[in-house]
Amino acid sequence: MPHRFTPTPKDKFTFGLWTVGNAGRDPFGLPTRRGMSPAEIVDLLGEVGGVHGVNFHDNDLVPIDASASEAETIKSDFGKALKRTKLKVAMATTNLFSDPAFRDGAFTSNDAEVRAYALQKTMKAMDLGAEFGAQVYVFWGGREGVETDGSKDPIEAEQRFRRAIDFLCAYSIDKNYGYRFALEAKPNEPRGHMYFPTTGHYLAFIPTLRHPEMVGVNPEVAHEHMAGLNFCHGVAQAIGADKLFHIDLNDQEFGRYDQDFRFGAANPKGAFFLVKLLEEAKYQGFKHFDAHAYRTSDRDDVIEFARGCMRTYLILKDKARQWSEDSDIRSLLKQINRGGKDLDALSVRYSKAHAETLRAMKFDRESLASRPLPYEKLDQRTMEILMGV
Ligand code: GCO
Ligand code: MN
Ligand code: MN
Repeated sequence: MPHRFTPTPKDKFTFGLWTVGNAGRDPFGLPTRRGMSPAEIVDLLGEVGGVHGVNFHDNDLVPIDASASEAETIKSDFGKALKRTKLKVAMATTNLFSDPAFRDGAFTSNDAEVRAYALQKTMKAMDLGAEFGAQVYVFWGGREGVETDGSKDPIEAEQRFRRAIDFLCAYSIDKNYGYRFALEAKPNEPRGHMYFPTTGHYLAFIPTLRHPEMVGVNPEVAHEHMAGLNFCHGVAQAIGADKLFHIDLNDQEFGRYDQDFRFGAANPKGAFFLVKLLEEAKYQGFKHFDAHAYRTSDRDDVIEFARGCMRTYLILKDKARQWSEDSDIRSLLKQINRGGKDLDALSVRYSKAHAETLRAMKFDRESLASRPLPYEKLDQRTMEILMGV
């Protein structure tokens, strides 16, 4: 029997080709690791063990300038590696940010020809994803934004983005791909200001689309932390709206550059409440580790990085179970939640009678304010469970 912290494909953990394949380049320095071919990256994930699948941008698999015959060779090697390792392709996406053609955005570019090229590139990338069985298609608008608001009308930019998503939803339907689209927010990096900076922005955008039923969100821990937000709350809102189609797990210190740390490495307590939320909500989607190993890591350490992401998730899942079974926690939860069926019945739906009853009620403010809320005790017990005491 596998150890309880050893992942299996049933856990639906995935990695992008660009995550474990990251060669350690940063804005100040050259790569510190050898670049790997897509097939080599899949083999590395096979060595990691227990991984469900792999995700890619079109150009992680097929370079933007590859010839047709080069593309065929790469795809065939990649397909063989998937067979060898039994890994699936879970998600696909488009690189609309690396090529200088997209220096001022893709779908929101001021140049109609760039916008048309972005649509063409995405349709072809959707074909490529479908060829390998991808179920989820992610949209991350890396260059959709500005440094100066003088350059673009933000209302027009949003409208351009909406038209692009509407067009591509129709393309997916037309081709019978069955994709679920997942929109990924980020406040900045690489643009000074990116449109749709948070998951909440996308949740408000989705109902304005032609096919809102096929579009959800792909929240990323680091991105909400860069915006100084509580990630768990954004994810909860997505779950409540039935829009959590995918999730990017990693970690990030607040107020720093885009770090993409191993899951749970910076804020284990936040990671705990996230895992607890996902498990209690019975989230069924892929759990993608959009992170990369430290620039100082060699290949062996990259493997440790990938194992660490999954192991931390499974440890936190176990901690969530311990938490909910803990007798101290249970009695504290009982104490802090004061039910009142009659009162809830009054407020659940408006009626004149309910309003009258509520208006006539007498509330003792002093007694309301004096009921104990031992949240210090609750949080300390939570920390002790996390610290293994
Ligand atoms: C980032 C993003 C990307 C996207 C990826 C998939 O900060 O660079 O998280 O890694 O997730 O492009 O669309
Ligand atoms: Mn990111
Ligand atoms: Mn991401």
